[in-house]
Amino acid sequence: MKSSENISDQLVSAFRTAQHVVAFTGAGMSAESGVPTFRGDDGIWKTFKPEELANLNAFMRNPALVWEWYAARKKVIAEVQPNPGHYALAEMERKFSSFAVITQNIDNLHRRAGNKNVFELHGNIERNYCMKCGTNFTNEYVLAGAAVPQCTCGGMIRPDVVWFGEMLPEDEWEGAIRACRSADVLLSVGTSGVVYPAASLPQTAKLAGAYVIEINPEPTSLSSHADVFLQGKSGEILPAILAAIR
Ligand code: BJW
Ligand code: ZN
Repeated sequence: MKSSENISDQLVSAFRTAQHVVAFTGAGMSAESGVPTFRGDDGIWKTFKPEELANLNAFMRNPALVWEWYAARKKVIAEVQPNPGHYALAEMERKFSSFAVITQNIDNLHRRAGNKNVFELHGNIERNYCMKCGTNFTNEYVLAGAAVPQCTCGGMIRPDVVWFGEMLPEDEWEGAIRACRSADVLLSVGTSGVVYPAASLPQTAKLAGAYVIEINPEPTSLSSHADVFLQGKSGEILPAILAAIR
């Protein structure tokens, strides 16, 4: 399917009458920027299993391995740029009086593209903190020193991201739920929808009456429940939607 196909009159009309619009995004959103997804063909978890790296037990068992993974990803993410999909969402935030991005991504690309109302459910790779005293550290600091960076208090520093088994940041989660409950349109973009509680958000919006649009090159468990499934890349389909609703 080409990116502009299936941008139906119904979809355009849903945007035209919408007051509250939400974009819920996952790793596929940044794939065209050059950030690997987790579970796709280019998925980083083809080589590393999530349970080996993205949980606290793994970190305590082998902090050097987990830090090596994050240091490599920090370097990749620092060098990439937002793609046309990110810029289309930033333009939508300027167009609608109420627009929120709810992202599972930790790459900060939505803010770098210009979105301001962003809920980061799984943290942000640009931040780090001491597990003992809570002091924050920049990437510059943690990448310059030892393989396992330490705070002056002796505590271990970790990336400020949400690992499996950890609670999502309360403010971000509550903001996301609020936005979904009042959404007239929800775009679910580039997520496999397998990680909870984030994956429940499109359903929350749908139950509250939102028109749900999914964008993904591959069908997911959401596809048959969405009002429309646009099969393709977000860097192509989001700009096409923006052009259609202008
Ligand atoms: C494109 C594209 C293009 C490609 N354009 N698209 C059983 C049932 C339900 C829940 C659980 C359960 N057992 C355990 C749980 C809970 C667990 C969970 O959900 N596990 C499931 C995997 C089973 N969840 C948690 O633990 C969460 N916390 C929690 O529940 O707290 C309560 C609690 C506390 C204590 C005990 C128990 C419960 C926390 C989840 C944290 C997730 N963290 C990660 C790592 C973040 C840090 C880091 O990056 O290093 O977040 S995991 C990883 O997955 C990351 C992502 O944000 C997240 C979602 O992945 P995403 O974004 O969907 O990426 P992919 O790769 O899966 O998909 C990419 C998609 O893009 C694909 O569909 C492609 O087709 C598409 N695509 N190119 C558009 N160009
Ligand atoms: Zn400390």
